[in-house]
Amino acid sequence: MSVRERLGWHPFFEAQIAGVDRGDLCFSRVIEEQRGLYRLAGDVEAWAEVSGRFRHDATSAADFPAVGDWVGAVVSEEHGGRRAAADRAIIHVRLERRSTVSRAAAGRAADQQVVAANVDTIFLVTAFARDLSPRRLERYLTMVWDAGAVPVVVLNKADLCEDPAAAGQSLAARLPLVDVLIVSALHEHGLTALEPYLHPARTVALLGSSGVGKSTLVNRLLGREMLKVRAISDSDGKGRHTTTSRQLVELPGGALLIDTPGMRELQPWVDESAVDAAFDDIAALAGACRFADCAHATEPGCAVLASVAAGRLDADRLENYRRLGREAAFEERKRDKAAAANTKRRWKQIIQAQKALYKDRGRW
Ligand SMILES: Nc1nc2c(ncn2[C@@H]2O[C@H](COP(=O)(O)OP(=O)(O)OP(=O)(O)O)[C@@H](O)[C@H]2O)c(=O)[nH]1
Ligand SMILES: [Mg+2]
Ligand SMILES: [Zn+2]
Repeated sequence: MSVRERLGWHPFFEAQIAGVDRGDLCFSRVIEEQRGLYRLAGDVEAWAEVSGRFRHDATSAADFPAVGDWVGAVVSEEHGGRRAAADRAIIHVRLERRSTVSRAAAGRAADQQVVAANVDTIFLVTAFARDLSPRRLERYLTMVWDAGAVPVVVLNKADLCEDPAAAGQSLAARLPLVDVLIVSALHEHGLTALEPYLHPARTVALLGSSGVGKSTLVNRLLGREMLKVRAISDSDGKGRHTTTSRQLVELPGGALLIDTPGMRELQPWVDESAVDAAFDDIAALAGACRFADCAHATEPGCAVLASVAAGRLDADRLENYRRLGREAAFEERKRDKAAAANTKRRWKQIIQAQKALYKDRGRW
């Protein structure tokens, strides 16, 4: 296997090279990001930044590379084109993504933030004790399906629960479309259940709240303490993230894992069709409602409400479906508004630039 293949290269990317109109690029994967600097592995192993042209052509934050992306780069001239770990490189192109995990950026909800790219599987990590919230998991699940990746729910800290199997079963019943695995990273319990999802050159990203044990889990799978984890004495470290950057690591067996900083709150970045996909069962029932535009609230002949009444559908789940649908519609409207504001701002900039230009001309 070539280095690129080991890092998850795929015919999908190979096909894109033909369309890149420069022959001097080396293709590498972004394995870490730190404030606009990207660590590359593959044909080039170096820290890199994007070219001025790349920056200029980017129209949104999502256009910039993210961990997991494949990029075309050249090692900077000053270093004589050597291939060494200490070299700097310049990224000229980013290849199209096979999958994109994104969320609304913190603080600027209308901006899409790419959490990880080219991910095959996502471990949604949650923990027994205070983090366990089926409602939140359903929101994460919607995001994962929307991203084009396969979700697996990993319930960590089983050692803190009296009867983890029972708790796991009731959660699994709430989430009929996904696998729910019960582990204890700390006590290395149940980790073999993760193996079927770990394949050489396939990428798994770990997502979940801060403190649920994502980095601990990665360290266990790696077999060494590579990533920093929160001190046990700081068990409630509220709102503090131990992991601060996203990072891709290769397991001894060849699987690629992306550790991410915990998400304090998740704003869905989804459209309404993605919501429907996450609630297949409700969408299927809705087909039998008397009215095609049934909102499943008070309508006569509603098949969804009938299922709730008959005890075949969880009322909570229906409520979740409604809530997410509303939220997705709200996010979409907000994005439209932001787009309109952007256009206004752009025009303002253009007019100001023109004024400045005219003023300069007058002076000359
Ligand atoms: N009891 C128990 N504690 C665990 C387990 N796994 C991890 N922990 C502890 O939980 C704390 C948080 O673990 P981290 O791995 O840093 O959590 P994280 O999800 O990476 O957190 P962020 O990087 O902030 O997103 C640490 O003190 C771990 O020792 C477990 O299975 N059982
Ligand atoms: Mg961490
Ligand atoms: Zn209905």
